[in-house]
Amino acid sequence: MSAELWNSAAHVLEINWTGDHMVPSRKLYPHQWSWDAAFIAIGLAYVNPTRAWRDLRSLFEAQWPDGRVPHIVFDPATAEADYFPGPGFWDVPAYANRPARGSTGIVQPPMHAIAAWDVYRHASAHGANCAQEARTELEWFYPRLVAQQQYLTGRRNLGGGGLASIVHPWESGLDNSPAWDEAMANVPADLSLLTTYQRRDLNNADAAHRPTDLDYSRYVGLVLSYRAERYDDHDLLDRHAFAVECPSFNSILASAELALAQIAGELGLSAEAAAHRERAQRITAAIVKRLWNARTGTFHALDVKTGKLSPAHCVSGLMPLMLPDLPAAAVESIMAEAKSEKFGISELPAPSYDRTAPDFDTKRYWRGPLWINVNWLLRRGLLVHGFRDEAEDLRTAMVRLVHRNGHFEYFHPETGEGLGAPTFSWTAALSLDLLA
Ligand code: 9YW
Repeated sequence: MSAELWNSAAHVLEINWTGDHMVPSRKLYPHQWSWDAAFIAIGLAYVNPTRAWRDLRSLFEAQWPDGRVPHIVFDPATAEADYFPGPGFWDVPAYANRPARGSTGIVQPPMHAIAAWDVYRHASAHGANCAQEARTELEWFYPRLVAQQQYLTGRRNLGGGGLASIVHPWESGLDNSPAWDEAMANVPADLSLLTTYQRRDLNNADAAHRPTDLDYSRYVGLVLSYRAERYDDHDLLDRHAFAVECPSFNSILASAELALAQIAGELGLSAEAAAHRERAQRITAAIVKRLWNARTGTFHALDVKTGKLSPAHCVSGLMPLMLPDLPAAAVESIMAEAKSEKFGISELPAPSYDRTAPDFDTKRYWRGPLWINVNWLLRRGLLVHGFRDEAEDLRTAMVRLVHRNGHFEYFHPETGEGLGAPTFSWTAALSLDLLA
């Protein structure tokens, strides 16, 4: 089974390669996405490390002077009509990035330091030339990755408690997660916006799987609000309707500091390495202080505007398991939640949302279906805390699922049926990593 899965995964990464970067899927997502590029590079490193570096570079060449790495870098060869919202709608200021490749003005979870460190470690297996290339790339990336972190821990520390806020659900990568339902209810919804702007996602996907029109009207409204001040973060909390501290985004932020500590150490920068480790500890402590709910025994998204934790139990609440400095009581509690009927893995990996919730939706994107990338992160967390058997069970469940059903974007959390885009890059790339 593993050779067959390996070959099919490598094939997906071949057909989704544009010559310069990878698209998540040819039809639904015809540009380059930020956290996709990181997951993709991790797998691509096993079959073509040069492309893995090229893909990451292609993204970072569009980094803004303030350090933000945009959530989509557009492909100028793709027509504006093929994806909404396209570059014309985002209309980012000219200083933001090179004129040739437009971008959005929002971010996604900073998975890239983790990816750069993984690609670096695996590239050496490909011989001296690849090892040399990896060293050069690591040197190129280090200051850029640091700037990315500084943007998120600095300008995006909207709540003042040491965590980064997302200012749009798209920034979480978990678009329509129930984690933001309360916060989104306070965002004005103007359905008439969707008569001005046309959703293109519905041309290539089933409407029952995608976020609703009501969600989209709020998504568009939030972009218009951020765009109005040219994506400036100054006083953003006062003038923008959505600011949330997400446990998954911030766990990735802290893990990225740990990856940067490894990178700095490798580059001989020992003082910087120590500073990165300290920052990871501070972010971990802030996650525990701000996002932990002792009553539910798990982590929840914090609405920075109201100061309230979301009541929803989402897979994002399990992600702090990635953090080595998480207090033992929290680790124990997350493990109980992960093994409970809410998320318990058996034949199938964990769903994106509590299976027992009355609004658990088996088809609608991040409101139930299971995704390989978050399960891959969960497995990483299990390994960090030494749960080797559980990590192996999860690995086996992921590999079996993708082998039986294909490299789909997401999967039905009860039947395992593949849903969304059928040849999805991060599913293929992470399958390679799970098999390696
Ligand atoms: C959209 C590309 C992106 C992912 C996100 C996922 C989805 C875009 O696809 O968002 O149009 O809905 O939610 O995590 O990066 O694969």
